[in-house]
Amino acid sequence: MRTHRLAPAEHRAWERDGFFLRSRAFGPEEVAALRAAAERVAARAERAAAQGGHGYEVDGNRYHEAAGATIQFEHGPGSRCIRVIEPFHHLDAEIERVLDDPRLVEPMRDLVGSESVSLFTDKLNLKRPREGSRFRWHQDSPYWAHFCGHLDRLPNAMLALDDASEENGCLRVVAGSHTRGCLPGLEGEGRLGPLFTDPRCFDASRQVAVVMPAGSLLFFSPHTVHGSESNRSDAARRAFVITYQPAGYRMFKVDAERRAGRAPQNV
Ligand SMILES: O=C(O)CCC(=O)C(=O)O
Repeated sequence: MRTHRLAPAEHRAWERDGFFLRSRAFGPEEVAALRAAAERVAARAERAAAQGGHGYEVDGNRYHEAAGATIQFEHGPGSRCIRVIEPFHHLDAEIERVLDDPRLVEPMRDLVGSESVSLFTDKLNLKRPREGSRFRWHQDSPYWAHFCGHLDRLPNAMLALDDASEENGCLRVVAGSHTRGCLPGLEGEGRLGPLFTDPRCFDASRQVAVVMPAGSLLFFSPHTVHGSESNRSDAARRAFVITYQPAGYRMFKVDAERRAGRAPQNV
C-alpha cells in the first residue's frame, strides 16, 4: 500500500523552510466533491448567522458565532460575504471524512511526532472573486499561545479547492521564518495587532507565493510567517486549513477531542 509518510527531502524542507508542497494530492473529482461540500457549509453558516447566534466586531473585523462556528465576514460595511468559518468540519459529513484521509493523517503523524494525532482546528477560507480580502503577515502560534502549551506540534495543511494563483490571492509563506518560535507582534495597533508579525522580525524578501493547482496540499509550520493578497480575479480561491495535534488534547474552540485517523486500516 502506498505510503503518505514524509520523504527525506520533505523532512529537510520542513526543518529548513517550514513548509513543503504536495501537488495534486487530491484528484479533480474529489476536489469537485469537496468544493460542493464547502458551498453547503457556507450556505448553512449563512443561514445560521441570519437566524440567530450573536455578532460582534474586533478592530473593524466582523464576526458572528452561530452553528458551532466563528463566521467571519468580509470587511465591506454590511457585507454578508463570508471570509472564514472556523471550525467547519462538523457542518458536513464529506468534510468530516476528509479529516481522516491518510493523505492528511499520515504526514501529520510525522509532523506532530506521534502516531496518535487529533484535530486542533479547521478553517474554511473562501476568498471569493473580487471580494476576498488579504491576510496580513502573521504566525498562527501567537494566536494559539494562550490556549495550548504544545505550540511546536500544531502543523497546518492547506488543501486548495481551486487553482491558487497570485491573481486570486494564493498563500505566501516566508521561508525559514519558523525557526525562532513566536515572533513579536504589532503592539499599539488595536486588539489584533499583537497577532500580526512585526515586519522587522522576519525577512520578507524570503517570501514564496505558493501557486498551487486545485487538490494540492501545502504543509506549513504554526511558526511560519504567512499571509496573502486580496483576490483581484474573477476566480474563487477556496481552501481548507486543517491543523492537527497529538491526541489527548481538546480542540481549539471546541470542548472536545476529535481523534483523527480512526478509519480502519487507513495507514
Ligand atoms: O487563506 C489565506 O489566504 C490565509 C490563511 C491564513 O493565513 C490562515 O488561515 O491562518
